[in-house]
Amino acid sequence: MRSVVPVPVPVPVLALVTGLLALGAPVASAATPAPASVTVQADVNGDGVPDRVVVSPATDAANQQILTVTIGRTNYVAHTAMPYFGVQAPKVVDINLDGKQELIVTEDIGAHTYWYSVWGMFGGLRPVRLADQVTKLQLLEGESVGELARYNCNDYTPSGRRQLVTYTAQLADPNTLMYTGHRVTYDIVNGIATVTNAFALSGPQIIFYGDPSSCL
Ligand SMILES: [Ca+2]
Ligand SMILES: [Ca+2]
Repeated sequence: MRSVVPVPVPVPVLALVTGLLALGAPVASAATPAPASVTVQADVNGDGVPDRVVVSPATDAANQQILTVTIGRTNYVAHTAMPYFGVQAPKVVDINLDGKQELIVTEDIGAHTYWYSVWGMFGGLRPVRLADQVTKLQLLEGESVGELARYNCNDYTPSGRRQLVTYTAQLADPNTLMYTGHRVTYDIVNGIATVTNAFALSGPQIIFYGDPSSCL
């Protein structure tokens, strides 16, 4: 009898291939579905053409999300914190009424309050920053009996530009339901929010009223 095929060689090769396939398997496994992402359209460069905006969980960092804006074939990408509850659809606004839309991105959700940053194309995809050009503008929205946080936009300004107005307040007297807090107005140019007006207020809840839809 003649010995036939030298079997030992093919076996390790096959094993190696099988091993590679096995390594790749979990990626496509239905047992670990990809985390949901959200997509909205916004004209971030003001050319009249909607641009695609996607928020998706970061795969390389816990509690982080990736904001991707696609203009034509170019992707602009930024990382932000991600709420515990997962990615939220960004709100599309025009915070200064210059025809280029901005994105209000949810970074955290507390018991009663949403914590946002505001993003736009300011020489690249960047957050709106305060006058120090470093600190991100943090926008809050929410209310409980003890605390209020609201915002709106005001189109009737001396500059003719839309301005952002924020309100924050705490309950000062539970018997009279009087609140004390602050109203701050920002002029936003090239992604920099400059305070044009800030003062303390006290009174009933209604004086801290802000309508977010005024920023659409
Ligand atoms: Ca566009
Ligand atoms: Ca704008």
